[in-house]
Amino acid sequence: MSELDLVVRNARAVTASDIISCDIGVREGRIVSIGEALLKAAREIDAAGRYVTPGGVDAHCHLDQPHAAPIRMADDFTTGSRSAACGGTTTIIPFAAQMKGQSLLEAVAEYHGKAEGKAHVDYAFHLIVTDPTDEVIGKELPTLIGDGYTSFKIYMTYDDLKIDDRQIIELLDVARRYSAMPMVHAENAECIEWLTKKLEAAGRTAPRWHAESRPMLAEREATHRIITYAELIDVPLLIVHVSGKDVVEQIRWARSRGLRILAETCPQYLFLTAADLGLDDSYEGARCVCSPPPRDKTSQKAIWDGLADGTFTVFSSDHAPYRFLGEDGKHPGGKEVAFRHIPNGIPGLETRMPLLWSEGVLKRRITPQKFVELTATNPAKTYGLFPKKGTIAVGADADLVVWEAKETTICNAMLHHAVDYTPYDGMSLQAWPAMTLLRGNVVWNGKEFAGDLAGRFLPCGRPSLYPDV
Ligand code: DUC
Ligand code: ZN
Ligand code: ZN
Repeated sequence: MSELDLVVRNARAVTASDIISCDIGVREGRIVSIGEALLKAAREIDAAGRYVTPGGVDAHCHLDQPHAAPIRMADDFTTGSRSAACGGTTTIIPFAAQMKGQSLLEAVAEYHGKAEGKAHVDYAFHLIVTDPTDEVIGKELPTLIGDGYTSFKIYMTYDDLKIDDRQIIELLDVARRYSAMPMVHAENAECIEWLTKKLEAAGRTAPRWHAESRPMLAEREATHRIITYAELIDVPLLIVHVSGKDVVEQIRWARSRGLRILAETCPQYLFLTAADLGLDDSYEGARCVCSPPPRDKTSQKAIWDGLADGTFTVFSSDHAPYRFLGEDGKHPGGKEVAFRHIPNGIPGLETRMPLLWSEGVLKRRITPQKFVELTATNPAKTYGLFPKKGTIAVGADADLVVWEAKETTICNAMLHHAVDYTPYDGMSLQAWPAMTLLRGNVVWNGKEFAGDLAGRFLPCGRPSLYPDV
């Protein structure tokens, strides 16, 4: 047997099922042995009994997506993936978004142009389908699914992204026939538009009214509707960024009917509430404008319970990076604008894993195994990247995170994205990654970023909800 390139010694290695004390042997970027007292390698890392988890798989983040001027995403593949690596994430799945009128194939080709040679971690693409023409449904989407783009997002809201219910049904049918994983942004667009107009007419345009314009019932109704369509078509699907209690109940109801409905939630629904958008007419809360909006303490608890009891399959960041200052972000054109014009989204690629490890695992709300399942194993399985990604096992890529128990107060200056704020500023965590390895190479050493644009594109295989038979 040839020599190992690297041994990570004395690891307390965590998988979705177990915690074992072991050495992890790596050759050519892959884990080739897990055992006791492995032979000395060219490079050695002593984990010193600390927890070692698989590198995170962030299955929902937005990087360098096209926007109408003056809005622009602050993070491209380089800064976004740098930030991911420093927070323990080694695989990202952002979205190749089709503009209305554009070919889906062209959207994917353009997005490759933005990613190739510019990523510090490995990446796959989800698709966003906004214009399901006959050509897209009949040819482009089936071709792309076959080529490794096996998941696509459907929007039920946002004028420039949403499609109508008939189109949704057609797309779910394509997903079923070609074994793709639909992801759905479920909010009722009509309720939101009606409420927004009413609030505007009353002069209620400050950021805090964003939360009022998108109540949980709008999310609950759209979730129920998409579950109904999934049952009609007999297709699995995943509801993204579930924000609170009523929607958690919908997911449980769907599961109780035996439907293959998966759900994702995000840090903002655990750590923020609608109050973070402001209690008065100040514009400061624009930082936390995202959709669905953060809810209340009762919903935060429902989300924690759903993470612990298996209602949620995936924990993602929904990183959507817009600067607070400057005219290309939350102040479009340099102005304080009505809430409907504030770009929706908050940064979170780097904080996703530390927030859940510190506040979930170390506070004993979830086990270390559940953390791994939610942040790495399940996202990799759901989108067809397992077992190359998402676990610590012989044959898997040597994507690893060594955790260090150390008090860390989050501030934007310590983060590596290109956004000028973090919604978690001032929050005190009890852990942070001491090291992140991508295919055996250190990309974060706990103090400094050490990536070298080595990120590779990963074609996705069959989503796990379509078992091979
Ligand atoms: N909502 C989305 O649907 N996407 C990006 C960010 C957000 O807040
Ligand atoms: Zn969304
Ligand atoms: Zn999103």
